[in-house]
This record gives sequence, C-alpha cells and structure tokens, in this order.
Amino acid sequence: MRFQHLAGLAAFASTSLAETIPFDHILWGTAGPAGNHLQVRATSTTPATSTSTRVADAACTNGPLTRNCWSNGYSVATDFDAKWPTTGKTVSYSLEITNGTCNPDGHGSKPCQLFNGQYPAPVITANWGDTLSITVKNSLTGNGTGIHWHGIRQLGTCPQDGVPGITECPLAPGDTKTYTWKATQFGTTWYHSHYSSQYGEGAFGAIVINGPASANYDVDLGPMVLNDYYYQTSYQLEAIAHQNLQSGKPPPPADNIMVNGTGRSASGSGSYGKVTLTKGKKYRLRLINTSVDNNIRVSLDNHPFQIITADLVPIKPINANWVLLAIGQRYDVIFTANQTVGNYWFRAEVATDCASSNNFYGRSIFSYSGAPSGDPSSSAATQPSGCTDMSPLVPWVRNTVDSTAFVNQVGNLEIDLTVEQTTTNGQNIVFWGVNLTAINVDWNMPTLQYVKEGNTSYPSILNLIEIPNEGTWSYWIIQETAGTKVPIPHPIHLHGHDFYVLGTGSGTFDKSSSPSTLQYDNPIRRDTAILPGNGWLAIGFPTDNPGAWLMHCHIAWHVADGLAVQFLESKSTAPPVDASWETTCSNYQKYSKTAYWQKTDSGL
Ligand SMILES: *[C@@H]1O[C@H](CO)[C@@H](O)[C@H](O)[C@H]1NC(C)=O
Ligand SMILES: *[C@@H]1O[C@H](CO)[C@@H](O)[C@H](O)[C@H]1NC(C)=O
Ligand SMILES: *[C@@H]1O[C@H](CO)[C@@H](O)[C@H](O)[C@H]1NC(C)=O
Ligand SMILES: *[C@@H]1O[C@H](CO)[C@@H](O)[C@H](O)[C@H]1NC(C)=O
Ligand SMILES: *[C@@H]1O[C@H](CO)[C@@H](O)[C@H](O)[C@H]1NC(C)=O
Ligand SMILES: *[C@@H]1O[C@H](CO)[C@@H](O)[C@H](O)[C@H]1NC(C)=O
Ligand SMILES: *[C@@H]1O[C@H](CO)[C@@H](O)[C@H](O)[C@H]1NC(C)=O
Ligand SMILES: [Cu+2]
Repeated sequence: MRFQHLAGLAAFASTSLAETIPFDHILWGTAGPAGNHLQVRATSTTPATSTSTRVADAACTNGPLTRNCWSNGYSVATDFDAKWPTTGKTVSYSLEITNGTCNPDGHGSKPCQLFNGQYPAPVITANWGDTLSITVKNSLTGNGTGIHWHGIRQLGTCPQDGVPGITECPLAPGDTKTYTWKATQFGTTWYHSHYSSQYGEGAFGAIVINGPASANYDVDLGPMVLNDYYYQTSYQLEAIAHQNLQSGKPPPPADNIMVNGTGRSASGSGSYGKVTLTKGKKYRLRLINTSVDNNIRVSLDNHPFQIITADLVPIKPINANWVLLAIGQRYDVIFTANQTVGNYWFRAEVATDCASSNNFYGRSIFSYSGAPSGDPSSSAATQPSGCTDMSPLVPWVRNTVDSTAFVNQVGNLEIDLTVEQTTTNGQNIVFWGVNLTAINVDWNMPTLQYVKEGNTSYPSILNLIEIPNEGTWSYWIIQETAGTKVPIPHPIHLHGHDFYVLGTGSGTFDKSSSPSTLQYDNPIRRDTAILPGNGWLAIGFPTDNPGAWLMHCHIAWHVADGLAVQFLESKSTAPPVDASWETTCSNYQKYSKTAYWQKTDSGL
C-alpha cells in the first residue's frame, strides 16, 4: 500500500521540478515514542490534517520529491524532542580565532576577530543524529573567547553550551577547548562567540544539520547569512551604544548589511555575491540573521518564498514575499526559478519598523544561467510593516502545552532600563535590567562552578532563577514595563530549550483576562522570538534539560548592558563538569589576573 503510493508519486512527478507534495496524504510518520529519558514533554499527536495511521516507513529515503523522509523510520513527522537517530558518526571541525582584519564591502580594512581567517566563519555541516566535535583554539592575545552553538538543544550536555560566566570559563589566550554535542534536531542555525560583543567582530558562522523538510525542493543553496556591518569595532560601538542609552539616544546605525559575507558599500566599493539558478528548479535557501543590532527583511524580486522552518522547527509551509528576521532567527525558504531568464535582486533591508536603522542596504544577485551579465533591473514586492514574527507559524509535528498549570506557575519578568549604583567611577549608569537588575556574570566563577561546589550563595547580579524540578512546565511573561522610556522590540533567545510562544500582545499582560487569549494547541516553538515594543511575550517550556541556561535579548548591546536572566534547572541532576573544564577555568583565572583588557560589561 505504502509502496504503491510512493510509486504513484514518482510517476506523477514527470519533470525535475520538485512539486510540493501534499504530505498529509502520505503514509509516513514516526515509530512509537522512544524518549522515556524525558520526564515531561508536550503532548504530541499527529499533524492536525493527517488522515493516516502513522507508521514508520523504513524504505522512505530523502530526495527531491520526498523531502519529508529521512531514514529508518525518521521523518519530518518525528517529534525530535522525543527521539532522534543515532548515526554513530562524529563530525569534527577545528576553529581558530585570530586577531586580523576584514573588508567585506571594500570600504576599507578594519580590525576583525575571525575563525580560520574567514568572514563569516566556515559553515559547519552534519547530519541529523551525528555527534559534533569542534575544537576551538583561542589565538587572540588580548581576549578570551567562548563559542555558543545557537539553538542547539544540548540535551544533557550543558557544559558544551559555550557561555562564559555561566556554562564555562572563557578560553584564555592560547587555550583550546573541544566542544562535543549531538545534533538531536535538524535545520539551519549558527554559532558565535558569546564573550561580550566579540561576535560583532566577525566571529560567527552558519550551522547546517541535514534532515527532512516539510516541502520539496531540488537544490539546497545552503545558508544565506545576513548581518549588519559597522566600520567601527564592536567594542567601540558597544561603548557608544551604552552612552547613547544614558542620554536617551538610539545606538549608531549600521554602515551596511552583508549578504553571505559580502556586498557593495554606499560609495560603490566591493562586489555583490552571486547565486546561479537553473530555470525550472526549486531551491531551498537557509536565511540566518546574525546581526548585532538590526532586524532584517529579505526578499527575492519576482520569486515569492515558501517558508518551511522557523528556527529549527519544521512548519506547515506558508507563503511570503518578504521575510522578517529578528537577530538570531532563521527561516528556511523555498522558491521556484520559474521567471524569465535574467538577473534578480536579492534584498536585505533593515526593518525600520523594528527600531532598526542603517546607512546602506544589503543586496546580492540571483542570475539564471544563460542570463546576460550586469546588475538586475528587477523591482521589489511591496514591503509589509509591523515588527512582529511571521505568521501563521504552525509546527509540522503537533504538540500541546499544558494549559491547566499556567496561571499558578507563570512567572513575570519585567524588562526596563534601570539605574544602578555601580563601581564605575561611582556614577549612576543606565543599564538594561530584568526586574531592575542588569546581569553581570563572573568569567572566573561560572554558574556550573557554583553547582559543582554546592554553593547556593548566588550574587543577585547573576539574575539566577532556580527551576528546581524536572518534569514540569515553566511559563514566563516577559513584559516591557508600562511607561518605559525605551519601548522597543527585543529578540528574546533561550538556551537549552525551544520555547512555545503562547502569545504576544501590546500593553500589559492582564493575569485575569489575558490567559484565555493564549494558544496551547500547537503554538510555534522556537528558540528566538520578538518581544514587541511596549508589549509582552508569553512563553512556556517543559523542564527536561538540567543545567544553567541563559535567556537574553540577542541585541548585542542590550545583553552586554545586562538584558538577560539565567535559569538554573534541576541543579542536582545537572551534567557534571570534568577535569578539562576545570583546566579551562584555572587557565583563565591565571590569565585574567594580568590581562591588559578588563571586562567592562555583563560579559555576555
Ligand atoms: C588585536 O591587535 C590589535 C593591534 O595589534 C591590538 O591592539 C589588540 O589588543 C589585539 N586584540 C586582541 C583581542 O588580541
Ligand atoms: C578584547 O579586545 C579588544 C581589542 O581587540 C578590546 O577593545 C577589548 O576591551 C577586549 N575585551 C576584553 C574583555 O578583553
Ligand atoms: C554562502 O556561503 C557559504 C560559504 O561559502 C556557501 O556554502 C553557501 O552556499 C552560500 N550561500 C548561498 C546562498 O550562496
Ligand atoms: C536581524 O535582526 C535584527 C534585530 O532583531 C533586526 O533589526 C534586523 O532587521 C534583522 N536582519 C535581517 C536581515 O532580518
Ligand atoms: C512561479 O512559482 C510560484 C510559486 O513559487 C507561483 O506562485 C507562480 O505562479 C509561478 N509563476 C509562473 C509564471 O509559473
Ligand atoms: C519580577 O517583578 C515582577 C513585578 O514586580 C514580579 O511579579 C515577579 O515575581 C518578579 N520576578 C522574579 C523572577 O522575581
Ligand atoms: C559561595 O559563593 C560566594 C559568591 O561568589 C562566595 O562569596 C563564597 O565564598 C562561596 N562560598 C564558599 C563556601 O566557597
Ligand atoms: Cu534588546
């Protein structure tokens, strides 16, 4: 029966163009749940529109017409929070961060801190179920470093999360650390330094985990990294952004937007990146916003996008001409090269409605093979407005959040500017606070060290919130304080979990009326969501991953200024640190005693 169905599909596909198959009518799915290592999970059921009995289909292999398949009973319909393949394969990479220069738009060479000398850093590629082993060497002389694998769940591997002051001590100059983690999810994400605003110096790159998808395509074009680019260093900019905040001014605008690490400048220097298309093919493009301060809207002239994932979560495909990416967010999109042979602009523009600004826009060129050379003359689709996440985003695998516990268990986190008495010249300094405290981690005494020593005297400046129990739901309202002087959107990112976005709204969340407006039945789950300016964001996640997990605004200047909390989840069962972890710490402690540069911000 299944095979007949497959054969029918293959026959139906008479051209090379990967049709969008109505997967709901196909008989594949997951083998039964195997994930009893987790104490609690969202209730998972088959996709809402499925009409089939879901059974594993070992014969189903991934190809242009069967992108929903993967292997051995795993498919896009697998609930990856419950089970994932074990390939037994370890994929290794070496990354060396050095103090160099970069000049991606030809405007002029400036200091950069790069992995393997590349801007952006090399793409890390693996398959769903592989183990990654990434050796990072710090060849800077004047900075530590620490690499975070954004969006990677780190199930049971908290010490590999790469957050200085929380999950590790930074790597001292000359030091090396091997990060080891398993790809329990698939899709598109990125890695970056989490050592103050170091990633703004160019220390970031894409991660691609190959796996199934919720729609078909012929060709995977790979990651398309989009980021704001400044002619000053991020250390200079962070200081300016901080000063501006005190006098109520916005941070400096970006000078340019880079599209996959290249682009032209306002003065015409540099060159556009180019992607070549074959007419009739369907393409997958993996959009990643690795900015420090700017939300970006992207579009390809005349080629509407079909969005198939949000962060690392496959969704029911939706169509959009423009895709808005907040910092840290990813969308994988499919488009069809079905237009007249020619050249088309790929546009990456700053979303001014998200309080983002820049001096110049990002462009690259998509060219059909056989097109004459030269810049495109195509024109853009009308841009939408409103700084909200794309919608409707409906996860492919339908999960349900426990609604009964919400009202009793929900916690409140208020985001606002806060004036703190700090040691810096005894001055009052404006910071971003969560409940009026701006986080300030200690690089020499990360949270996992407290856990190891059984020391529970956490300084309040660590913004540490304990979640003692596994197997429960943790719900949070992230609220911009009413009347805040700076009512701007913040991209909120959580480590160690995908959170379910139960709702967002403007004004103040009302504990009596707002809960009834929340969505518990298959809300989008992801790792980064926009907290609207002057509004609230309600999230929930199951506690199934012991460790210390940062939740922060992904605007580099805001997290540097303290906009973060950390959840210490089930410390008694947190994975222990090992001897090499402790060596990293003793090396950094030794270095920091005589370091030329001192820590001047939250450290994140
Ligand atoms: C990078 O090199 C510059 C110029 O030599 C130096 O001033 C700076 O301290 C170095 N930075 C780091 C992090 O090594
Ligand atoms: C990192 O190095 C840069 C110079 O490259 C310097 O401006 C900054 O203060 C250093 N930060 C730390 C914490 O070492
Ligand atoms: C972006 O650059 C990476 C690294 O060179 C490459 O693998 C990828 O295919 C590029 N993306 C596109 C859309 O061309
Ligand atoms: C990236 O995110 C930032 C901040 O959320 C946003 O201002 C910017 O427009 C985004 N860029 C892209 C290309 O989506
Ligand atoms: C091209 O493909 C898009 C879907 O990607 C479709 O909406 C559009 O109608 C197609 N145009 C032509 C000319 O076939
Ligand atoms: C943060 O402050 C709000 C408002 O005062 C309060 O309701 C909430 O409990 C506080 N959250 C935490 C985690 O202390
Ligand atoms: C526990 O941590 C606090 C804050 O860092 C520190 O002052 C104290 O000495 C530590 N206690 C022990 C027993 O090490
Ligand atoms: Cu922010």
